[in-house]
Amino acid sequence: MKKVFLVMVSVFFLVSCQEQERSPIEVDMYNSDDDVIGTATLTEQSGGVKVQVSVEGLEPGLHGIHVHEFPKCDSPDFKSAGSHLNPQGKQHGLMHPEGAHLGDLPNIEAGEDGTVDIELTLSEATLMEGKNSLMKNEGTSLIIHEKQDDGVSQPAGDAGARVACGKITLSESNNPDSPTDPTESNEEEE
Ligand SMILES: [Cu+2]
Ligand SMILES: [Zn+2]
Repeated sequence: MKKVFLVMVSVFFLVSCQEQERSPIEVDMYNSDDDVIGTATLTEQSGGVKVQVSVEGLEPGLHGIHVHEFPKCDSPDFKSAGSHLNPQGKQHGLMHPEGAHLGDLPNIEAGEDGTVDIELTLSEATLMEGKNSLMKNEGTSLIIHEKQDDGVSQPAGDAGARVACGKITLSESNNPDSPTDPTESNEEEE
């Protein structure tokens, strides 16, 4: 009986360690020239995921920002990131009566110097397991757009081109147990 209890305790610790590694997640944000322009830090909190965005080099003014469905930031257009993350099959827009996508966020505003330093919340999302997980199927991405998201237009708020992209994944720094099989990294390079 004592042995069973010990096994259960160690399983519990293993699981909680893994979950801690999933939060916070550090995301490097790249522009269309593949230069790093800042970071986003995602942290699990009750009822959602906190997204701390700290970037520079944007055009002054409002920009749409969303979580998109694939962890793939191929410059210069970042189309590889796919559409907005939408596991619940809703319409786009925080102001749409049948919205919003899980990945929809309020606009961010760059100052005259092109910088943004802001904390946003992705309500109902999680970094853990589940239908609303940002980490399903290898992860997702965070995209900043050229223009502001109008909050209602389909399919993506008329926010224009994708000007910055960051992969929301368990990178090696976030996940020390990530596979190091050399054949696998060769495949990724092709
Ligand atoms: Cu977007
Ligand atoms: Zn959307």
